[in-house]
Amino acid sequence: RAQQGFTVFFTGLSGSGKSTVANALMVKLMEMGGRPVTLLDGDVVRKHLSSELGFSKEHRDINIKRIGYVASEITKNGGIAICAPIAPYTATRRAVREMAEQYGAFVEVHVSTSLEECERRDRKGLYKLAREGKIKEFTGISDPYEEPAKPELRVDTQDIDVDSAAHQVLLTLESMGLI
Ligand code: GGZ
Repeated sequence: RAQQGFTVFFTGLSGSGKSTVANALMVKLMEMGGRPVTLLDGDVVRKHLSSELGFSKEHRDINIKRIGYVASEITKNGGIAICAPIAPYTATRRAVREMAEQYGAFVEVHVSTSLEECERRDRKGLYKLAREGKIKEFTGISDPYEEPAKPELRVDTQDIDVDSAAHQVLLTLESMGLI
């Protein structure tokens, strides 16, 4: 039972810190050894698995369900899947949870860094382009983000650094008996 597979599913706005925290978590879990760890980052998935998709609700849903399918296969085989897409829709996140929970645990982590802070950082300049209308359907600006009501964990990268955020995820996994 202690060796069951599981999925850690990060969700949050662009620039909220999902990828950074997910990477830090991956390193910590790999250092612990044992199960293989696979990171399914938003950017990388869109490049290799969902390159034909845009950002309509339909395309985002297809993207998230693909990620969910891969994560549930990893979970089925006793591995650890870490996913870090925006995943803006509650119903789609629930569908992915149901897929993964057939085979193991699903741990939803809401990276709840506020829109104001994400836009202030604007690491990739995308918020500016979205405000100017040069990127359409941009999450938080011209497209919805439905906040998770009951994630297993919520972390705000404005309050804590990447390392403590990743550590909080580890503590959650420990309290659930997964590591
Ligand atoms: C949101 C967009 C958009 C639009 C391009 N809306 O910060 P980033 O740049 O590196 O991460 C964002 C990424 C979002 O892809 P996801 O696969 O995570 O989204 S979803 O879960 O909704 O399918 C952002 C970039 O792509 N990007 N256009 N319109 N983010």
